[in-house]
Amino acid sequence: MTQQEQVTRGFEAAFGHQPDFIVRAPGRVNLIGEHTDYNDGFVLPCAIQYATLVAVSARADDKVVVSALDYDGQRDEFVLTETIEPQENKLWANYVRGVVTELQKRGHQLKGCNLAITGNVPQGAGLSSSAALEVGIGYAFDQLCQLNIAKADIALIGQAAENNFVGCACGIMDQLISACGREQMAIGIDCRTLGLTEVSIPAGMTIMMINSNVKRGLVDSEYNTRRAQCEQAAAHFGVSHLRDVTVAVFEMKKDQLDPVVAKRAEHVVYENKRTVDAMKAFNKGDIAKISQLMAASHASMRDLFEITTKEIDYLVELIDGVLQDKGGVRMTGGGFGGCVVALVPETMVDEITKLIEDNYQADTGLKETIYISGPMAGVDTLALEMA
Ligand code: GAF
Repeated sequence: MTQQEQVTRGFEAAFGHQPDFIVRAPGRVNLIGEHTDYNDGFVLPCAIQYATLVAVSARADDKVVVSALDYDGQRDEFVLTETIEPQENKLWANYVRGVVTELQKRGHQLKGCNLAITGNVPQGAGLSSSAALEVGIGYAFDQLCQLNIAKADIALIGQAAENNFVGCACGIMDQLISACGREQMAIGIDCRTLGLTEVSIPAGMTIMMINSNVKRGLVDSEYNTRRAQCEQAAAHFGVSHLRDVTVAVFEMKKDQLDPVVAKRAEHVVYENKRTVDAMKAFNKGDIAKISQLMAASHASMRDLFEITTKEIDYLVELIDGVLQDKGGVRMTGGGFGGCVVALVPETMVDEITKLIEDNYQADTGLKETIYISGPMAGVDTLALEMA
């Protein structure tokens, strides 16, 4: 059964009629530029084929009724004209409630609706299943209520929901690429201006994502700590964000910083530069340069930002050992587990898959999951299939 059939059938089972329309919002993989977004810096993600689907129908009243198909059809229900409270025992529901709250804060007039949700973006894998859900819900209301919100603003609403309702002080990268991804293109994002630049994937290269399946714990609190350390460093340099600290200024003044804060800032300052350099290298098809930049990015996440795990480092070393300068590999996403991203020649996909299958579980006790996806388009509605 396709994902679209699944969400349609699930919707019909939950509500007894067909949906009016279906929204599809993708997850993402970040090629380089980690923990730079909330420092007003640069990132280079692309949307992927794994996505969250939201089936929608209008209701005659002010209720929003949600069926979570991936959680045994668990339901959430709230009224648009009453205060919308976070749910302690149903965390998935807070993404919907958060987005609705942020839409209403901005004065949008919303209508009651039935929603059924399903997704195949692996959760906790660093591939942005939460952002896909937030953007999917934002776009669903945009379409239902004809709000005409720009896709970048839907991303900002999703981010605000996560910051204010879910409690993770995330940046804008994940929601923005889920909203504004382009088929076959990675997108260089300037997280200060939200300017988007299409960046091509070198011919003959494939994007592999290898999930370490490390169970991520305390992610939000570690993430928020990193963000606070970056803000502390920015204050030391007298700027609003680390984006404004050049490598030269950093080197001159880093010694006056607390040593841990200095390490965090060093990662961000150099990662920003690497990301800008990577955009050029991708467009030129300079694989050796991409390889070097991705390796440096990983080392910096491991040694300076300290967000990798031993299993993630193992995967990177294993893949790097055969890839050498024919491709690049690094951890992707917020860290503390999740996925490694590898840009590999099509001709090496089987060899690398076998290498991982032969070694990862034997050496770490965890079983990997491998995903492959070219860059995909951002959020949209799907044409309804006739029953
Ligand atoms: C998570 C966050 F949601 C993003 O905003 C970004 O900071 C990323 O971690 C790290 O680059 O995905």
